[in-house]
Amino acid sequence: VVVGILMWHQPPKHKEWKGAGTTAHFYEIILGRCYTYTQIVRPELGHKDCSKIGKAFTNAFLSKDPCSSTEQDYQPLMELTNQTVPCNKTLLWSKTRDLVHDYAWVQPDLFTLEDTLLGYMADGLTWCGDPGSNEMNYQSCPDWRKDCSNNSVSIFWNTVSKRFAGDACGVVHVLLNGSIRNTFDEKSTFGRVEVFNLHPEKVHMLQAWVVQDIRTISSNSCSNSSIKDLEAILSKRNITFTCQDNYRPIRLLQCVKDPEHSSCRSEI
Ligand code: N1C
Repeated sequence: VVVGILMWHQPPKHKEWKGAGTTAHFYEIILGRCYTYTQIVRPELGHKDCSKIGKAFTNAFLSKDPCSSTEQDYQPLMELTNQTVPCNKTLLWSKTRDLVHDYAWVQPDLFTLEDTLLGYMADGLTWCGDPGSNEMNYQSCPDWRKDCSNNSVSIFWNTVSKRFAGDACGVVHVLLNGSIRNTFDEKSTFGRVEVFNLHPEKVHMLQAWVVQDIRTISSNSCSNSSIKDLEAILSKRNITFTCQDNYRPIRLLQCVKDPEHSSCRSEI
């Protein structure tokens, strides 16, 4: 009884945030994903040291304030996970997450960030630490809007997205969502980070594929005014821009999921 009362009066172990806490079994998941990726998905990366990589990942955020995360925190992890993506094979995206991964799955020579080691390890997970403890906070982590934008997860994606775009060469592709007002969103990772980190000396052209939700197709999403903004940014940066509406291979993928839809029944 005495022990019970004492425990009742313990203050919460960690600071309380508005977002979901660290994914349960985070460490085991990233370690398992690292081995899966380096041994099975891309065995040519089999020499990478997953045990070191896993430790560098957690060291980037453990015992630190999850609202003061920095690119420097992730540098040791970045150095252990460098990876070459062949020219013309980089595929960026914004607001088309599921579709882009379906497409990359059937076109395995194309690389989204989640088809590289670090993106593969972190995809869909949440993590944060706490300055007063050397454990992860499984109860809550900062929410981007309600708590802070410099949180451990957002800074991670900014850091890896910056490197991914900076490493790209040749023709780069981006899959954008033509069914939302901001088809090009300057506040997205693509609009904020990736567009400005493409190197004009290496990247001659950015080709956008704009796809629309099959149920609400209207023609010409390349003429969306936000696309003009993207075009202007790239022209200033000396990168040629082209845009293609409803790129057929992607439309065919959408039709696999919705074969009876009128826009899939006729000639497509
Ligand atoms: O903000 P976005 O899209 O424009 O980010 C997408 C863009 C891609 O080109 C990727 O290279 O930036 C990279 N990227 C990821 O690969 C990624 N995987 C998971 C950025 N963010 C990523 N996430 C999570 O999804 C992350 O939590 C971030 O905040 C969202 C971004 O999704 P979005 O707005 O559709």
